[in-house]
Amino acid sequence: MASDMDSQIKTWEGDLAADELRFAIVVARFNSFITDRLLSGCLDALRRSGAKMENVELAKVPGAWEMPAVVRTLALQKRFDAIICLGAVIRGGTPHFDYIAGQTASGLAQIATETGVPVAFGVLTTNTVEQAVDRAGAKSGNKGFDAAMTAIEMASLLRKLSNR
Ligand code: INI
Repeated sequence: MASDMDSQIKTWEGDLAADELRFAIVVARFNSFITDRLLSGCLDALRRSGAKMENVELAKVPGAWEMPAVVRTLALQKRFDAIICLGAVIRGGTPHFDYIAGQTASGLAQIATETGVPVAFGVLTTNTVEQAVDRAGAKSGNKGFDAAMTAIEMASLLRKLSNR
């Protein structure tokens, strides 16, 4: 709960207007029956927030494992206000899941920290296909939509902070 004192604090917060912002989306083809839905949700959020499609670029990678290398290249180009990553890593019967999910997450976090370009993590890491379907437009919303909204807010916040 905000107190009266809080109103005296200079506060920075991003908004959800995307009309002046440039985005890269990196989407994995692995589990495309899920990632196609995440991409639809992501584009829906960008359009609804006023993003111009000429300011949006899409890179397709084979799987989540390949994301960090591509995201790093895009982030270093400094052409985008935020990068949105969309993938679906679904647990199987071997430890493969743990390596891919862990390395993808830490690789992407490291790139965002090192470059200062916001990287939205719209990569599902689920125990079952059903959990992934639920998060790709069924029962539990669409995490591609959510990732895009986070990217917009973070891009806006960083623009405000750097123009101060
Ligand atoms: N890639 C994914 O994006 N999701 C998965 O669930 C997955 N599984 O389970 O294997 C997956 N594997 C491929 C991986 O990302 C690489 O493309 C592959 O290892 C080649 O480097």
